[in-house]
Amino acid sequence: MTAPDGHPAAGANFVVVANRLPVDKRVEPDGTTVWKRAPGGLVTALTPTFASRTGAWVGWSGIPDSAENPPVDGIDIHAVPLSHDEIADYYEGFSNATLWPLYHDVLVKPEYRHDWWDTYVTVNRRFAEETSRAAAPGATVWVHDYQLQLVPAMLRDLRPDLRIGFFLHIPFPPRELFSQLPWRREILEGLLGADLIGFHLPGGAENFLSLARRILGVEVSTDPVGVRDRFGTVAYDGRTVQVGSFPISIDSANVAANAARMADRAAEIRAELGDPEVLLLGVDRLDYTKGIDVRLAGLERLFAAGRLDPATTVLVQLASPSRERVDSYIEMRNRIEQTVGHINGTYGTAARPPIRYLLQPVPRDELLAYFRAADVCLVTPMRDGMNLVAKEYLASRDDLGGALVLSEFTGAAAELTEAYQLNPYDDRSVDDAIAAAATDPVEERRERMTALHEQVMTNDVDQWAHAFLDALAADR
Ligand code: GDG
Repeated sequence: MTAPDGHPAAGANFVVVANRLPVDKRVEPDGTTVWKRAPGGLVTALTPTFASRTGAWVGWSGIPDSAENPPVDGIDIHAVPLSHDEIADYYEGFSNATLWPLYHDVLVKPEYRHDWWDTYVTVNRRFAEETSRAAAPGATVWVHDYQLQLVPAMLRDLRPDLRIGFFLHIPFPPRELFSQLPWRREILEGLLGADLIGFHLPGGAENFLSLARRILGVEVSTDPVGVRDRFGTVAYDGRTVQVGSFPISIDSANVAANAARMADRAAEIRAELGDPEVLLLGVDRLDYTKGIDVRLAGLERLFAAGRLDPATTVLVQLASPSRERVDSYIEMRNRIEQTVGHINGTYGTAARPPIRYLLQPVPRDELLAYFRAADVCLVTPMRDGMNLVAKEYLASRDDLGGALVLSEFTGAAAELTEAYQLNPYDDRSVDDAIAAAATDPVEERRERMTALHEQVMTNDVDQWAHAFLDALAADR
């Protein structure tokens, strides 16, 4: 049997396509290198799906110029090689200095460079070609995220027999912003190669439908189409493309069980920090969208106004380095480190700086211990597609302790309505939310945590993956 384009019948009947492969190459203490499975949510979410079908994963290994296919149990790995120049132009350039800031409310000015775009097209085509080789006839292909928005249409050209889904992990911007993009038509057309386009929130789906109508002049409908009533459709190229929202989540039961095991370490962490009355925690990739500066400024105002006591309050900020060669990230890191130094210099003592800042990724179990130790988790992005840190914190609190401060500008805010929500653009709102989360009566905080913990435990990543794949399989 051969596929319509003559491809052999071999290949996987479920293919994930993402910028990165689900493994990282690590150097062991003895100098040998090993491939370790990346701890990310996507791998965990899709493991059951891979178990029941022959699965393949198409992605970049993270290493320049490498076509090595690392071994992964149960998944056929297809590495897509990227040269140094392609990493600079496709990944650091077009993905992270054009699309990322444009899709996050232009918090920094996006750079529009035709040479970066050309490389984005070249690399997307390489991903599409590798996917075409990996997929069996009639296979289901799930393409992920902003780095690969041209893959659906390129893949459909190569393999019209495939069922293609696309999910965007970051916000999709409104017309006023998206229209800045010199390649706005090409991106929309690229996405419309899919059978189903998913966003975290209905707002992203609405933005996409409205842009498809206005920029491409295609017919869109927001009527229910039988799968779920929050779906819209686009009539495009003789096909019907479904568009919908699927809020991602985490492996809640696993997080809860592992965090419960870390209760002793959590107590140890509090002791190491001098048993503060209020332990605040921030956990982020070091990214300007995450609003680390917002929480630092809030903390300083609360110290200055005497609403929190710097002698008995500690903020632990865990910041994992990210995109370290992109200019805006270098500038932001300098600003944050200066502010931390300023606050510690002004409000600390030699023995007790109120902020403990770590510029390094911490091991997963240690992270869960911090979640378990913290009185308040501060999640204050200026814009965030979902924010999994908020959900992981809540899942880890089956003791029903702690409190979540959450920016309204995260996708998670739509579901986590009992959190201490704030508007990161409004100083008073920031200060009041942090102060309330730190000082409200324990019954009030426990009531909120009970509802929030329950929310996250009952809506996990398995449901997210099923909802998307069921919708993709529907109406075949
Ligand atoms: C994108 C979207 C959307 C962080 N520091 C450490 C560490 N982490 C882990 C967290 C969490 C993950 O990294 C970060 O996920 P987020 O969702 O918070 O943020 P992005 O990386 O920006 O993810 C986002 C997501 O995609 C999924 O669709 O929610 O909106 O921007 O899992 O725990 N993990 C360890 N050490 C650290 O120091 N072990």
